[in-house]
Amino acid sequence: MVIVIAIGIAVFMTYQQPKALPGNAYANPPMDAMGMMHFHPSLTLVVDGKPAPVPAQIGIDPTMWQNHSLDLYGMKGMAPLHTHDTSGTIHVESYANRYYTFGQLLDIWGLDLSAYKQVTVTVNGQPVSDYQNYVLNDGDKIILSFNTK
Ligand SMILES: [Cu+2]
Repeated sequence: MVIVIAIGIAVFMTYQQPKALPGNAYANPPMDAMGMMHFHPSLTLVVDGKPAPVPAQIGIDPTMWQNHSLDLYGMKGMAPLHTHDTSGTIHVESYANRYYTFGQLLDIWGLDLSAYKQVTVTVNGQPVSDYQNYVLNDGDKIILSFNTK
């Protein structure tokens, strides 16, 4: 009887393990063929009132990979938040289902917005004041504007 219960608990725990805790993981996130959580918000940059390209290779090129605290969740050679080109497509590509925030992207990038003025962020047209903690979602259209002077 004890053994049956022990096995039952073990099976239950194994079954539960891949499920994320409520509040810090996505419900049914897009997955890719490699079994990674993989989806794409987009970022538009507006600097001094003019559209500016989002750098390529954020989270890949060492000069645009300033924070390594999340590296264990990404593929080798890539942070779990990265860009490949200047289109503004953000790749969220992670072995673990866990929330990723806009602030984490900024940390990886090394973009310190405290250096700029009139920083505003909208997501899908809605202003977001606590943008550092904004949780990224597939298809989000994020606009980051700031002034350099
Ligand atoms: Cu991708």
